[in-house]
Amino acid sequence: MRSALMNIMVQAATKAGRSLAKDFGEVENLQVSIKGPADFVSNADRRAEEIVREELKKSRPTYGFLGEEGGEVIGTDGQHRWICDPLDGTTNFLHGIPMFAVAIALERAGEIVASLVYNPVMDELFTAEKGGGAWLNDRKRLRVAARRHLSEAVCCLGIKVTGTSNDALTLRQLGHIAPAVAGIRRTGSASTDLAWVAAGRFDGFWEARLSPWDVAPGYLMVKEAGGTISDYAGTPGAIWNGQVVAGNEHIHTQLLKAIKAVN
Ligand code: 2AM
Ligand code: CA
Repeated sequence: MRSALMNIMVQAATKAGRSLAKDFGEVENLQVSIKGPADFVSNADRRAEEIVREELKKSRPTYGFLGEEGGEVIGTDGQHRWICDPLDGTTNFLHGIPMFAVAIALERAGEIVASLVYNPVMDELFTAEKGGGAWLNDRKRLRVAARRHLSEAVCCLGIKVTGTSNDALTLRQLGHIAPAVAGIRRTGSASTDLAWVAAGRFDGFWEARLSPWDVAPGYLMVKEAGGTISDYAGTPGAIWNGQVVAGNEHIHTQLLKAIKAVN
């Protein structure tokens, strides 16, 4: 049974997800024009966020809203704020790769108390509520993987492709960590990566320079699935400083140590 709060969130995400899935079906037709697809995607993005904003506002008119597309609206409530990425995995979407999600988190007095990550193509809905665990499609309770050694871990990372010095650091981290693990993956959707850590599909994840809407939904999910998540200093600032390391406590410790060893 979903809570009333989660019902509202799921309704918003599935409605936005239907819009995205429809637009995703059109993407292939647009590949012919060079400028076309990028414009098309930003419209798909904006439409999805508009749907989420409208749906959530209907049920919770006083809450604030922080979204990737439309920025921040301060609520009259003062305690509650939605944090939303309507389309996490934009590059995948643009290339016809079905790895993208609608991601929503609810912040209450500075703490994330509910979240979801919804992939409308795979029809996978990851949800979490503080103290209530993390779930896949309402049926399967999520638990982070149990592997204790980096050598048996499949780790996922994110690489920013803007050619800055930070990317070079990530590549050095990759060079250091890849030989120590069982496999490396990169999906292009940070909220999905964290949901998959919660689901035990990835043993570990790291990425820097993320935005709050990329991190907040998965942050709660990993914790509710029994995992550990921090920034690169090992402190809890990941949502706001955009550096994320996640896994079970053993993998988290080893991954963090490996990240710190690289300059
Ligand atoms: P997006 O698809 O919504 O852009 C991939 O490495 C991850 O980083 C994705 O979750 C992607 O979200 C996010 N991302 C890409 N560019 C970013 C930027 N300039 N700032 C913050 N996050 C970014
Ligand atoms: Ca994003």
